[in-house]
Amino acid sequence: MDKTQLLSKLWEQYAEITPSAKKIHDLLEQKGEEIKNDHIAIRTFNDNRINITVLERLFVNLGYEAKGEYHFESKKLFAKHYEHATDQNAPRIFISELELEKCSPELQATVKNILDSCDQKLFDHPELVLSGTVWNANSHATYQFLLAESEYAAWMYVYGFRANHFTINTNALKGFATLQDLNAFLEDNGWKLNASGGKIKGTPEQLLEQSSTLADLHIVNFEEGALEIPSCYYEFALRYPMANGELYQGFIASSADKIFESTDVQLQHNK
Ligand code: OOG
Ligand code: NI
Repeated sequence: MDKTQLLSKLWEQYAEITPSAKKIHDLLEQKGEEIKNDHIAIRTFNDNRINITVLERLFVNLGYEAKGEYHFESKKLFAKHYEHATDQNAPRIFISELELEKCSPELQATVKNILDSCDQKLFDHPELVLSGTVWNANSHATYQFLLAESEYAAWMYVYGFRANHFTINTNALKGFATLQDLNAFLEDNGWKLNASGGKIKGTPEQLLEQSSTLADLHIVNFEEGALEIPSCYYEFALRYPMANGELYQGFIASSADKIFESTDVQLQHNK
């Protein structure tokens, strides 16, 4: 599988459970925009069978290089971002992992049981990142248990390996000079944005401004019954030039900390 095929598979899987992303994408295209992706984000647990080191392999084999590293103390997350060595148009990849050793022994045991229950060969699949939940994610009780401690862990249990979000490269849009303009257009068209930490995260001085929709609600069939669970969101990023004139390429941990909350059940209830 080459890079283009991988990215389009990730998009297809994402659009399937995130109809709003497809609608926003189409709405901008109808306006005459050509959509480019700033980055794609992926989540995992730091268990050494499926951690960042395992998930990054596919991307490194396709020409990506590890760049920035980010720590999220209160969410117990660690993340790395990757840039393509030669293709300037390739989206960045942002992979985060839950630091299990910092979580409660009960959460650690639950995640270990989930992973132990899987056919271990599946973890070695080169395209693990496309495989969704290789475990049986059908217990609402497990979802609720994880949710009480970590929204990230609960999301990961239900949705697994896939793109958590795509991000529109706002610099490449012709009709929007600022992220404020794009946000206003989205809100005028009825879309709700993640307001945690303000609708725009980051400042021109930080060289990166970001906004995002709230995750769609997707029906999940648990053994206890069908329930709506936040799936994925769409993000918008505007980058500013550094002193050398080149656009800033990294991420901002304090902004990312709030972007993670776009899948939060709590925010959904305020929609
Ligand atoms: C990642 C959140 C952080 C960004 O652009 O700062 C992020 C996630 O929700 O998995 O995407
Ligand atoms: Ni992002």
